[in-house]
Amino acid sequence: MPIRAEPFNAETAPRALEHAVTPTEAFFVRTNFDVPALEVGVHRVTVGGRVSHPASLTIGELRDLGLSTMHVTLECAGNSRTTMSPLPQGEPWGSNAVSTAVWTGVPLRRVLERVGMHADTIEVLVSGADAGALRDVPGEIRFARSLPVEKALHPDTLLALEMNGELLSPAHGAPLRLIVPGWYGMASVKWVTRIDALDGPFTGYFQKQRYILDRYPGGETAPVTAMRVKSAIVSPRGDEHLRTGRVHVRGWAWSGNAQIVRVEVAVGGGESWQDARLVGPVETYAWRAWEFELVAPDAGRYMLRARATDAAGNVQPEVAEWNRLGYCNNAVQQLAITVG
Ligand SMILES: Nc1nc2c(c(=O)[nH]1)N[C@H]1C(S)=C(S)[C@@H](COP(=O)(O)O)O[C@H]1N2
Ligand SMILES: [Mo]
Repeated sequence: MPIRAEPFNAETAPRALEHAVTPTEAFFVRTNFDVPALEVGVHRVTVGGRVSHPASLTIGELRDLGLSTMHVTLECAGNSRTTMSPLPQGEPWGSNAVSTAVWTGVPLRRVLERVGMHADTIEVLVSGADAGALRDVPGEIRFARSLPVEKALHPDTLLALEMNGELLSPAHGAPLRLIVPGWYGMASVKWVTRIDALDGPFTGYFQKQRYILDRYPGGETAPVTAMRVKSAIVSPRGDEHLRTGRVHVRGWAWSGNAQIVRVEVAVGGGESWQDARLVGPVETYAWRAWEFELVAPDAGRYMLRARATDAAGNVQPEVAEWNRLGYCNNAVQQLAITVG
């Protein structure tokens, strides 16, 4: 479901969202510039900055540091932007810029240990090979993002080489990308070419001008980090032909802050919330499956809403906090289905 041809941006098709692990070709794509062509056989990642032993590592040398595999859900920070009102600026994402894959890679921590990162490091900057011009911004801008040192050293922050059991595809960051589990997608830098330990804050465009929560002119801003608790109804789809009787409703719920502990469904407007059943395996960083039996005896339109709660007590709001760039919209979503 492309939403822009160049640079290529696409959501996951509604049908593909029904899979617990999104097929690679259906996984949403967010690119700010053209996709760089990098060769897995010759690619090197340069590691420098506040380190004792700067290095230039091949993909093979990274592999030798030891691999981990994890199910991780990525959601673009701009997902559901078009359901915010008034409409903020930015890519016109509906609500399907979210997907889950099985990622295999080297913990970034191993790389930082190998080069002897200095104790005065406060951030780790990860730079992509992609750069280009942006409207209203002078010069060439590279996609680069820093992580607080604690997050960079977290054992689950990966430099991924594989997605769903295969080498990364060009669109998803071949041959090397960061995966920052639990954070919105912008942190997971694709096409990694450089890693630098910094003793001061990084102030690049994609750190300080984008992926910030900016609520009112001249007000304070906050960086976009962990994914807010959210849920989606993936079956039935709004365009399906459904019979009266019982309708099996399924969906996902996720949060970057804590495990999902509850999903409720409301049939119709108002406060008629009923508990859905949490089902299937628990993967720390992936969406959790839930299901609900809708009793629909009468032909006509039914409105469904799902609302998730995480173990930290965060609950999806009915209306998300508006912000200028339209990020982190985790409001309850509603789906109209027609029965009979
Ligand atoms: N180098 C680079 N990395 C990037 C981006 C980019 O434009 N360039 N986009 C980011 C954003 S905003 C998101 S949501 C995720 C999307 O990852 P995907 O395209 O594999 O779904 O990649 C992130 N990493
Ligand atoms: Mo994104």
